[in-house]
Amino acid sequence: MKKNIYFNHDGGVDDLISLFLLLHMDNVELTGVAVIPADCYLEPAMFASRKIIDRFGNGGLDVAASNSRGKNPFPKDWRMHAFYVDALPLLNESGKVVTPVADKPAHLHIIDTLRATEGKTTLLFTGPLTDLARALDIDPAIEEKVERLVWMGGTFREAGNVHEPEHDGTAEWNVFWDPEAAARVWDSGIEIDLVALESTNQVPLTLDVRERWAAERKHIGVDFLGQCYAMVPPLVHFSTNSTYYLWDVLTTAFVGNSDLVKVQTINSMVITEGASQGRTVETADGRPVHVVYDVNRDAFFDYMTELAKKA
Ligand code: AGV
Ligand code: CA
Repeated sequence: MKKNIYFNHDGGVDDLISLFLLLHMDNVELTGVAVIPADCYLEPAMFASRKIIDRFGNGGLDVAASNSRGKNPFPKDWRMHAFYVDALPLLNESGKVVTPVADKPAHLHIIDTLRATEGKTTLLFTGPLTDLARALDIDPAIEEKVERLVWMGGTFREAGNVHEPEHDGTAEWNVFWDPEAAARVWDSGIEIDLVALESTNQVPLTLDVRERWAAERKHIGVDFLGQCYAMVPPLVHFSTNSTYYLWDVLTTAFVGNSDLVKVQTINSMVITEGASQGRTVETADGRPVHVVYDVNRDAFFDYMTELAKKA
């Protein structure tokens, strides 16, 4: 049986690749897609999403735009990436965009879609949780329609990936953008699977990966991976603030194949104020989250590359 997946993303290269991969998973029924302007600009990320669905999907989907705003904005350079993906010739060959924009903003679209879908739905979030937090405030009963939340977010290590003034560096960006939203979701009864930096740190974009995609570019989907990941900096000598990891793609791969990773349950809370805002911390009386802390790197890259070959 196929799993119902509702996907809310924020238009980064790995968010858009995640959408592409979801459209090729035999065991996934994609029930809804929404874009939040966190690590992207909304317009190119909406167009890129609609064009990816046009090119690789089978119709029936629309894409909802979020009107949510975060507390701590993403750097502009990163938000630009959606423009580059949207401009790829592969996505513009037909000269038209068919997949419609949903008539409701993302936080209402999620409520409608959960209610209209038979059975339960897994929520896949690869950006901040703002739209989910707002949906829960408006209609808390949707919790009953949620199988679980799979979220790329957080870390329980000392080092996060936020390097900003007035911050101590302990947060992961998707939590940092809107810490209150994460805290709101922590307060809910939804089961949470966290694909945290513990595991995503193990899948940096490295040159051998790029070379593999280049060598296999005769497959249009593998060429698409290579073109998209040509836009972002790889890990060569050492990791910098702009080094790219396959954060969201690992999260999406986990939805398609949970055998790729190891999971451990941690009781935790979200810090919403001060220099550590956006940090997730372990506390004995905190709410349990299932943390993906380890990944079979080679099996992961094989899995995503094979999926791309189906395109
Ligand atoms: O913190 C990881 C999240 C993921 O959802 N995003 C990127 C992924 O889509 C923020 C981010 C952290 N470091 C980045 C990010 C970087 N160097 N470039 C772009 N985005
Ligand atoms: Ca993202």
